[in-house]
Amino acid sequence: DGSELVEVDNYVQANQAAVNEEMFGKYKGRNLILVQLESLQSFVINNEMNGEVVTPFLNSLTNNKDTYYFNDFYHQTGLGKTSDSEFIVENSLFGLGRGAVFFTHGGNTYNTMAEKLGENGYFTNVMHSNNSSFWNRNEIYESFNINRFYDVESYDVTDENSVNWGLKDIPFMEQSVDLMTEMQQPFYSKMITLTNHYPFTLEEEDIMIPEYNSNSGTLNRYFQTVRYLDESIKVLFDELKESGLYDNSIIVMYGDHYGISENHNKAMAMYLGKEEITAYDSALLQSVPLFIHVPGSGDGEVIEDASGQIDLRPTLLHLLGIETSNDMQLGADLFSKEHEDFVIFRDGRFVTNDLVYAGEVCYDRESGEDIGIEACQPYIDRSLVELEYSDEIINGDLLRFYDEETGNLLHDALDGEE
Ligand code: GP9
Ligand code: MN
Repeated sequence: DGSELVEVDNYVQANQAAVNEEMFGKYKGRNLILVQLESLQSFVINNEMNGEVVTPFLNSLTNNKDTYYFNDFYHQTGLGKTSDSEFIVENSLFGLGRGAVFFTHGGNTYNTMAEKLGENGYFTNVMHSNNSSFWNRNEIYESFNINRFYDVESYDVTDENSVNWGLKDIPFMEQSVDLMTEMQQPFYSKMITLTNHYPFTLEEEDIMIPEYNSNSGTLNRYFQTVRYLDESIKVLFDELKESGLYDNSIIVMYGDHYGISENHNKAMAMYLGKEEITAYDSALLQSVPLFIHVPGSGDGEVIEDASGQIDLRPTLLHLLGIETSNDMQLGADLFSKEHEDFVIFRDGRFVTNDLVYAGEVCYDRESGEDIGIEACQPYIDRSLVELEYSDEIINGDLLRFYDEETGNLLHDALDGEE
């Protein structure tokens, strides 16, 4: 009957991070362009591979005056991969521990970032050149109240401009900006890239750097497709500038999930110059880059606090001047002074500025030494609570019982209360 919601609501209200007044509404009315960077992990940023720069354009954004670059940001996805990443960002909730919430709970009631933006006059859409039913997107996007899905049918896809999973990222960027120029403003577009996806193959003409030389063909080719993805972001920026959309937009880019699994630990160890990849290393390798690029802002910086995908919804809505204080969300505004450096992974691991918990071992983050479970215990307890609450909301479809306008629980949810 939804009575679990009472407890969850109390927790969410008690754990809210106050908005940063200086940032709240600072970019009200701008278009929001989100770019989900397929399989992009942080270890390639500002790094080289056999003397080759892997991400020259993104590297330039890490010290750009208009960019907030988060260098200790993590994906929090599970088996739902790309779809989990979309789910977390839209809802500020976790995906599920088993299966993909996009498939199992596509018909639930949600209160997404897209829905809130729509209520505030935005035209909301997703741009991704794949079949609309992949990951059950067509169903769940309706539940998410997304106005339009520009799927494969909206793109001109030919043998020449596609590879691997479909349309290459560079023509995808070009065609997407063309579509944006026709949109009502302000708009919220979520672009989902595709070329940097396993098995990381490219056409000869798109190869910009050589392969790596480890025992893993996957890792070896990964650097090449990452390099291509980086180039496509440069094209996106150029096209946005040319179209005149750039100055009135915020461009947010983040990696959706890891690209290199633990099956390639030996090759990763070779690349990183380590003896082996431990549980501690594997946890930290789940870092994906986050860039919040605000043309003309001039106050860009590198933010080193640990944070995760779950924090994006409140952060972005607040920048655009939209309140979230009544929302059932588990993340916190990255610009809030009360944002806590505590990132929970879907499988129960976590990272803070000082600790790493992985493989049931509590590590001192700086030394990588096992420091005994006590230091981690309070965080372990909290991570179990948060994951449980998120699961309860999804499994019970509890947002049916919640009025996000007022923050009130609806009758059914209160029936269980004495
Ligand atoms: C498919 C694309 C890839 O449309 O988003 O999904 P993934 O395999 O990375 O979850
Ligand atoms: Mn993906």
